[in-house]
Amino acid sequence: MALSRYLNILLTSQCTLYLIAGAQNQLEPSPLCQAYPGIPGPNGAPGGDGRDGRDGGPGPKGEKGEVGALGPPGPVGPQGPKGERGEPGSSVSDASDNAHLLSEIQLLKSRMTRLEMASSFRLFQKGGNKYFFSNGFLANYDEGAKYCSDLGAAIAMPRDKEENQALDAKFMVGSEYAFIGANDRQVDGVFVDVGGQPLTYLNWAPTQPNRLPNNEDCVVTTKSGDWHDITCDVILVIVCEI
Ligand SMILES: [Ca+2]
Ligand SMILES: [Ca+2]
Repeated sequence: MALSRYLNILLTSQCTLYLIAGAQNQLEPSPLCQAYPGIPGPNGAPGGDGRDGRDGGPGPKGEKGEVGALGPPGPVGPQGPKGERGEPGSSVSDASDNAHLLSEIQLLKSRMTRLEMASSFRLFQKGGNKYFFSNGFLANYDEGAKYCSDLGAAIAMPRDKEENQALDAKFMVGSEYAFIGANDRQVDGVFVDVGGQPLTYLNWAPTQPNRLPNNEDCVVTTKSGDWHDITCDVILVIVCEI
């Protein structure tokens, strides 16, 4: 490779000298100045980076990104057009009826619960619109009234003949009589119920109430259904009602 370059340089120099020496008379080239193509030189070193090319075309559409955070609320828009007339709403009367129905349902559910409780007692009998029940619990009047109240009931108090007949002899278990919910503790001789209301139905036995021995402030019913006034401290069977 070096020899080839040397010969090329030598030929070029001789040709140049010949042209200078014979410039006035002879333009024929020297035989030594015949040009021959040289051997291709080696590849040059890689060039530097070119200039930036032009922008390419748009790439393919990317995948859908994740949902971003909720942005701030936008401004309130203009008022929309007036809507169509709606269906007639519930009247105050309807709302009142609904409240009344709900109240009735609650009362019925409560009564059903108490009926289930009462019917589980050994003695259970319907009398008019109420039910009498007992399991033979024995107590004085005040203890008996509390016992029934704690059950969500009341001590038996027949208000008419039908109810009085339902409170019959089968309840007299453990004692000959059963307390009923009446007394004359406030005014001797004036019998009232546990709520203090005067009695509208009475079924006293003949000669009763005799108020003897002057402290007979409570009332019992007997196997025959007749009533007697009697001391409140005696221990008798307790019958409740709902
Ligand atoms: Ca009395
Ligand atoms: Ca008496």
